Amino acid sequence: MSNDSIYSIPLQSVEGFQFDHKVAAVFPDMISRSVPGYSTIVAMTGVLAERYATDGSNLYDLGCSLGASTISMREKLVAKDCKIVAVDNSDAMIDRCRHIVALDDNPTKVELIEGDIQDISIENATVVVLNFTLQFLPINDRKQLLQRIFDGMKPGGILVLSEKVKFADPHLQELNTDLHHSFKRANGYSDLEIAQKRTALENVLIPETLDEHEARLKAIGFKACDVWFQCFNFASLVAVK
Ligand code: GEK
Repeated sequence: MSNDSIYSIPLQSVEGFQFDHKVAAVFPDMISRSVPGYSTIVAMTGVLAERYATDGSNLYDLGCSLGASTISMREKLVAKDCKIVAVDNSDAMIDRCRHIVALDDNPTKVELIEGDIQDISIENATVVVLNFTLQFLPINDRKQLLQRIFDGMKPGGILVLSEKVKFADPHLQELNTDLHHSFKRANGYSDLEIAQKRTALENVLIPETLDEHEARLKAIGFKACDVWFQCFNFASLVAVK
């Protein structure tokens, strides 16, 4: 696995973050050193899929990157005749994901789609995973996508929504931002890398508060919804149809 050193050298100007070939090549290292709890969330997504997937249903991994959640769900699934649909609009990610999925000899069918998650149809779904993906959509587009997901889910199915979140309280916002930066420093990122990455993600990754997420999910019709994991400003919710 290659190490992420993309922002280690001072850049004249920091461009907006893109999921290109450079990022795809170091992605597992980048995300595990940047997102507290990432490996736990991915592993528990498999545990949730084991519980909620039913025979003959579809599971979705939206914004799949290299397919970590897809592989985790595939490993844990007990329901029969399921299909996992994994979608990403980065060709660099999907190319590598295809390779990783092909090396995994689990028999559950995986359909890989290179495309925008806003354009694909969701149907017969028991488990839908948005693992750190919704945060990259313009805020005004989020409700429509979540509504389409809800409409394509079977009653009793779940949405697993993991996001970087912000805090309405300024003290908590500052505390959690500082703790996240300490986490990154402890994982070997320099202050320069942290600062340049932060600039690159500005206007690209737009966090909302947990209250905003929960209110929108309830308004769409999810009957139960709660945070099942949180570490600093990274959280994962489960919402039941
Ligand atoms: C994981 N879930 O390892 N349509 C399709 N894909 C998109 C879109 C879109 N509109 N917007 C962003 N993406 C993964 C990690 S990373 C999170 C997800 C991160 C894709 C984008 O190309 C990238 O691969 C992914 O969403 C977000 O569990 O890097 O913080």
